[in-house]
Amino acid sequence: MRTIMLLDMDCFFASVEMALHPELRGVPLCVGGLRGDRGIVACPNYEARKYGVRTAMPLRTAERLLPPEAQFVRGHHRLYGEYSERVMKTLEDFTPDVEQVSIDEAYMDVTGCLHFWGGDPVRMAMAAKERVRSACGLTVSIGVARARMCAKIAAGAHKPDGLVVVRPGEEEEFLTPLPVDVIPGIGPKTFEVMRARGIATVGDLLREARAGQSHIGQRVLERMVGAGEEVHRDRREQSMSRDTTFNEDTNDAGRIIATLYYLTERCCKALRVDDLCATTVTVKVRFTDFHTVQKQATLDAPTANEEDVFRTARRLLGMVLPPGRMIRLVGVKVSHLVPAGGAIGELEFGRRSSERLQQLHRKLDALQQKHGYQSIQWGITYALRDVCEASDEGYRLHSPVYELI
Ligand code: TTP
Ligand code: MG
Ligand code: MG
Repeated sequence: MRTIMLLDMDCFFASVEMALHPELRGVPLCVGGLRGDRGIVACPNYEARKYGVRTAMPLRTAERLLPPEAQFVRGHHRLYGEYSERVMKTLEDFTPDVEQVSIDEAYMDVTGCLHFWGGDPVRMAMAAKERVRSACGLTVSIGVARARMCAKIAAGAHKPDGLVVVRPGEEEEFLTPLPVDVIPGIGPKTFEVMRARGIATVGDLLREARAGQSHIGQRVLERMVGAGEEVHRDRREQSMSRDTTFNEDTNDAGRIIATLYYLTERCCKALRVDDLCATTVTVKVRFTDFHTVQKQATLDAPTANEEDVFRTARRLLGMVLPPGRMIRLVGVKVSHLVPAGGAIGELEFGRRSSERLQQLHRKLDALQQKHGYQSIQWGITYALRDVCEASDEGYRLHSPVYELI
């Protein structure tokens, strides 16, 4: 039987600000903008939550709810990305099986290393909490169960600084009294529909499932004990990437740069389809002798615009590829993905222009979809016309690869 932990940082953005600026501790704090700013709250700390302030609430509403001593700060996204990486690295000291699922949470399959802690998940979880606290200055909440779903719900059950262990066999007892929208995938709309049918708690849902009347409930019964609930170390970082090996090795800077742009464009299109923004970008090149190097950087702000991603990618390429060196392959990866239009996107100064750009891209995506890739295309990718065949979908690269790099 497996033991899974889900660790989620408490009021993550606010906690990073408080770790760096202790004077912000102990008072209500909103990360996302200053008093009087338009925009929304990205993350209130727990003191602010006591007054009813929530993520995605307009800053002005938060201002109205909070007492005068409340603090408002702009977000520093790059910093949150760096803290996130530090926490994830810390977790890898406990087990290599870490699957990061968002900027502030990760699943760990601790089945194989629990014996270091006398087989006691509480001891191990306490140690992990302490290590994150001392290494990064952040508090986290941890849920432990034999399956991901219960671990996730348990982690949210006693925030902040919580630790909830659901022992095998106790899942149903734990879940039964909880409102049915604790189940991942049951959002506000489904919740309303269910409530109208008299299903308010997970217990109600499970009763229906046992009577053969609820597919969702049936699935919950399966997931409760771990069906399809493995932790995927390789998936730990959600990302999108595109590589290509050239049909012959090249040191043609124009072609390499045009290809990098094109690959970036493909990644960003995929991001837009999934309504995601990327926080970091990685560039990879493989030299003629197969020696491969890659370099990663955090973007100025989460984005799905290729211009923004390419600016950083181009700089990284300059760092890994000495002029004139022949390469076989170039690739780009965008990672630390966050929902587009969520509070995260509200944080940075260049937000407006970046949003307008994103709207433009969506229009261009639609045009290309309708009239073919070449109907409207960025000048920089023209250089590829001479070396690749083009179709309505785009260029046919020699050997495109879509896996992680
Ligand atoms: P969460 O883990 O959902 O929330 P949280 O860490 O702020 O609070 P909790 O203690 O309840 O876990 O999200 C992590 C960070 O992601 C959060 O600090 C701010 C950001 N975020 C957004 O930008 N947009 C969103 O819609 C949500 C939910 C979070
Ligand atoms: Mg969190
Ligand atoms: Mg989270």
